[in-house]
Amino acid sequence: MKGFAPVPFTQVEITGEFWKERLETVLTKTVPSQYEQLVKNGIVESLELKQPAPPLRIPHNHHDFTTQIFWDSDIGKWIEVAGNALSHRRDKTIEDKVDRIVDLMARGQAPDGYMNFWYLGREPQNRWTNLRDNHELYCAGHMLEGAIAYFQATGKRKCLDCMLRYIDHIAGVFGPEPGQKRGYCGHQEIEIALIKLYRLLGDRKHLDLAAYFINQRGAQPHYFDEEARARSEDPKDFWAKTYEYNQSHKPVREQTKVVGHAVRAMYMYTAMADLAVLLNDNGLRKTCETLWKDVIATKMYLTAGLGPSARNEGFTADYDLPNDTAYAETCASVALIFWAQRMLHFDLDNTYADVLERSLFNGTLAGLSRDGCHYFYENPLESDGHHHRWAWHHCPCCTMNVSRLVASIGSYLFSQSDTGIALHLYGGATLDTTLKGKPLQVIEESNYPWSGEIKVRLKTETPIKFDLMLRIPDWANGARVKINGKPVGGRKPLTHGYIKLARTWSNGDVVNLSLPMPAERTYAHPAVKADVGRAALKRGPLVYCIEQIDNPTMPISDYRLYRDSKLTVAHRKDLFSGVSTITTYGGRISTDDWGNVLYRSKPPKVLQSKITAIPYYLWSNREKGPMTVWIPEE
Ligand code: FUB
Ligand code: ZN
Repeated sequence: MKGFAPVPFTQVEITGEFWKERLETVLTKTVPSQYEQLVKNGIVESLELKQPAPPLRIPHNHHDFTTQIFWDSDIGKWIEVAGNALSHRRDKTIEDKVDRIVDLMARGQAPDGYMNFWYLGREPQNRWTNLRDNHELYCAGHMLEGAIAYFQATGKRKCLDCMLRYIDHIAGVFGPEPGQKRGYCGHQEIEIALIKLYRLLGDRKHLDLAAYFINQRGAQPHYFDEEARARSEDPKDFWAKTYEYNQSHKPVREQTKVVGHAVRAMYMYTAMADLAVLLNDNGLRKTCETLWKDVIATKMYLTAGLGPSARNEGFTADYDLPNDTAYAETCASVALIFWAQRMLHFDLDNTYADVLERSLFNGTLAGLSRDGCHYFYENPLESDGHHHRWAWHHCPCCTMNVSRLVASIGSYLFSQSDTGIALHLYGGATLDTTLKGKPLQVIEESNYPWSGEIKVRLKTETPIKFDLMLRIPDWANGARVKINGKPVGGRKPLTHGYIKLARTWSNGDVVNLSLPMPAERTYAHPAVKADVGRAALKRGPLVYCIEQIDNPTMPISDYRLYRDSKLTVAHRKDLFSGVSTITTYGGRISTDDWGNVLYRSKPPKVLQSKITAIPYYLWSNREKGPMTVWIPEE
């Protein structure tokens, strides 16, 4: 280790109420209920390779595609969630379930190592003939991530060994040598998994394969054209019409605009940022920085949702951010966190951590219900009441994406370098580590995100000289720091949004950080047509919304914010077992005196009304009803 890198989440004990509640829910409710769904929906059974193959559970869509083709990815993702959960505490019931899946995997694996259960069960003669659409490498990537997590949690090698055989097979099929295919997956993902494998085993061939897939993408002649012709199809008949859809429209280093399917894009940038660091590849880093600026400046919802359009599950034009039809897939927000975390470790820079946090507390957490068993796929910022959480989906990708993230939350809180510890997110957690060869505990206590008062205590047997880096979010104006009760002198300059406390730290030293967290209004760039004349409410990292249940007098669309009215924060213990609400006095349109006409010359009456907002991530956890983030303001 030299520069800062995330710490393994196994070194972090979550102690704060906020994350502890989410983590416990995932461990006790989400993991078992997801397994039940995998069984109920035939996904586990698909590993049995029954012959003849049972009828499809998920019919072909209008592109003649069934999402059943990538069920292996759901298996892999669930193993990853389970693995992450088991790293917190072993659980024989869960392990038995994973072991049974792994037995089925090992039994089904072809003698040459190939292991995609759709192809093995239904069209073994067609392996690797449609990388553009059919997710073979994507599935391998998720299975590999699952195998790594399970091995790390339990030390059991069987799943990892299966995957190593499969990856060797893949490395034989793809590459620059004569007789190898020059292909890469239509849905990026395997690159991230291969880099994780490289980090686990240190075998350079896995890093090289990840780099090959990234560097080959978009090269001419275009692999997906050639592959389509080999299937006797005209490449022009590609349903998405453009290779921007899967970011292979040009070589990745020439890409300057964020386009296409949002999850694919985010996974690709995550792998590119990883490779930029691991291979010291400045060109790739510059590309990542350019793409980052593009997405943040023109394409990200306030909630860090990405991809407004259902048509391509992705991006459209700059500033096109409609609220009620926002697709903003949970997976895309999760993947933005992955990317932001990699960018953050080029150099610590709160630009990245702020977005990471925004996504985490808003677009991502919204995807998982309070009970841990219901989900959102699309995350609109406005609903007429018809958008609800569901228990399962014909494409359950988001369910396990949000849960694998929550189950590994500790590694997003702290980073470590040879010379320091960085705190990015707050919320109550203890890091157990060794720095400069000496054991060190960093104990962070706070009621974040409800309060910005943060206390960091150090436990060490002997004094250690190191840098304690504390992130000061851009939203926190007037942050204050004290060391052992004494204010840190002057206006200590921030380095890219981090305050650096460099000294010899002794046992019991305490740092207090105060991040002011007033409730605030936010406005969108006027080019975002959907938000013109509207404001949203925010506090600290949380975006707020108004839901009908808290504002029952009128339809949600009839409430108005007043520009100067006071915003009051109250911590309500009675709501969701503790949540800070924002209330204010605004207006509500009244139609009492409107009469029986469609138009009239006098504007509608606006009556004063109390408005109560809750954090966006909590919406749709009570009775069904309308919601909006952006409220008309006058
Ligand atoms: O195609 C695999 C996953 O399913 C994608 O990442 C999601 O957008 C959904 O289409
Ligand atoms: Zn998804």
